[in-house]
Amino acid sequence: MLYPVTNEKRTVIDLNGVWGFCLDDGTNEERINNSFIALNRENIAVPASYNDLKDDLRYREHYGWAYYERTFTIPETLRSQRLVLRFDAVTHHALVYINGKLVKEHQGGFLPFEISLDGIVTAGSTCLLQVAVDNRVSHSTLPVGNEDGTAFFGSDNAGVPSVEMAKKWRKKRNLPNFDFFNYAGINRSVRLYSTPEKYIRDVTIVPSVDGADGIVDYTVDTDCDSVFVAITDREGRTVATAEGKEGRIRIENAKLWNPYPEDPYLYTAVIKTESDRYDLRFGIRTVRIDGRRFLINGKPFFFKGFGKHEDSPVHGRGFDLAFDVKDMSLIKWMGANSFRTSHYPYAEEMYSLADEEGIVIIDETPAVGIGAGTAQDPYKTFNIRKHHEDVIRDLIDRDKNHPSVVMWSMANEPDTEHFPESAEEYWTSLYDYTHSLDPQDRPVTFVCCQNNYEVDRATRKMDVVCINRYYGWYNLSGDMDAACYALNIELDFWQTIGKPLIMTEYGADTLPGFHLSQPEMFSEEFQVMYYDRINTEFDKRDFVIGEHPWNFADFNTIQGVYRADGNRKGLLTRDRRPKMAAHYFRKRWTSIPTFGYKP
Ligand code: E8X
Repeated sequence: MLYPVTNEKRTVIDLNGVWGFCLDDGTNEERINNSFIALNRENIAVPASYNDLKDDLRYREHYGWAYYERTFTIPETLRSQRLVLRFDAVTHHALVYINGKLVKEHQGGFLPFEISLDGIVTAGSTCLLQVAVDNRVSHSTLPVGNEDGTAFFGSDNAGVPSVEMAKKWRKKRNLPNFDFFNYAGINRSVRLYSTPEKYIRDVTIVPSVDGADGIVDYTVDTDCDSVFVAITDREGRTVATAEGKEGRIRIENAKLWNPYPEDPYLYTAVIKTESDRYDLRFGIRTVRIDGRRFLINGKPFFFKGFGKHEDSPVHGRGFDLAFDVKDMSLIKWMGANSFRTSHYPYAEEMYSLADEEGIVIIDETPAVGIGAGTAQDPYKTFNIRKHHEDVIRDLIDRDKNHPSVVMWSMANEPDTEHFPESAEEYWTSLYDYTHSLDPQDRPVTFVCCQNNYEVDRATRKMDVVCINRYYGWYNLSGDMDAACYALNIELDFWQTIGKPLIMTEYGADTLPGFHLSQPEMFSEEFQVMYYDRINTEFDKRDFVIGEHPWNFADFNTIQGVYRADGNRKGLLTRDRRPKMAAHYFRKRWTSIPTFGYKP
């Protein structure tokens, strides 16, 4: 799916701004047909999550539908063009109406969807656009939510009602089976864009290297008759050309895309047909697993970086370009070279920034929370497989051409311990499916939760072993000697598996400004000691080819006894101020090379 652009053939009209809004009060979902603007209308910002935009607890605790509305006019000048309405992300479930008619339903809150307006509206007309957004998560959604309050009732805490009694409790709420606030709404941009009637539907670029030359295998998906491709370099000079809807282009003495702090060189494919034009930036780089090494351009890459979130004050999970630019600056300030889009695909603009800055991405789906302890086998009882395949397909369709994307993560922390056989079947079949969809055939993994790694038979089948471990925090709390002992027992196991291993999460909640002469949990000194002790163990293992502290920054979660103003494991505060651990990693990572740190 191509990102909308304005050029001599195409026009983009921004529909972001202040829209009309109201939360559904549970009385009547018919509201959408009788414009609710007249009813308890509020002003709301698009793009943004609605949860933190009003000082009203209903917005944080809302469970169910919310309604957005605005009008827009299509310029007469677009009369001869194909018109498309595009939503970059609506979280989680959207119903889109134009002039009161349902024109689209979309499930999935982190990937774009489009609506062709052919036969629905005409240029020169003014339209009423209404969007109903459902924020509910369940055992049938990704991310996964718990059903019917089971997470809060039926526990063995004294005085808590039983699950049966809970059924009589009417106030429903979202019970996320994940540790980030369930921000919802029109979280990313909304645009009207036009193309010629005969247009370029999609472009696929598969780069490779032949000696000093770059090879670009391209495919242009179009009904146009003539296709002309010019490859231009960073200075805009044409370095190669080709004709036809698909082909192979050789770029002599090509400049490769290399991760920060090396040069992330980008070319542009200027694609013209008899009626349309699309310019696509791309990089020439190769990605390959070689034994226990992760090779980029044939060199052993070491992942220095983070698990992140799209999370910022006021915006919630809403698209925030200023934070994205700031985060890129901080990633480089710390000497990092990568991040994982935990736990959902991020806004496309962040991937384009990463292409330009040379920051490597592990691209993750919204499949988080697939597990219910020993209560039930999620692979037999959660209705998620079809949707999981849909989000993988849409993720690869959107991000396939980004040089910064080097690996797909199918999920975060699914249960692979309590039902090992069905877990192995689910993940190995989905692994094959993911590989089959990627034209560049990048490595595929999922991120494994702290578990009984000898029982888990799925993690070891992935191209890269990605594990989240909290020795010294959630277990062996505060005892870093015992934590390192236990960590090494596990690393001894992974040593026998012979795969590259990335520690995709490890961390300690830390209150900024909390200092102790003798490090204890929650102090800044403990966070530094925790990381220094564990990194020292990583440095002894050649197959540990990446360290991603959890998390880049503090972030918001549902309230709970373990969350004092959200999750505080950030190296930075939520408003991006460094804790001592950020300075520690800056010192460590600026002295670790991007390539060749491990043989
Ligand atoms: C945590 C992280 C959470 O924020 C992240 O989204 C997924 C969690 C740790 C799991 N991983 O709680 O800070 C630890 C499992 C028990 C050892």
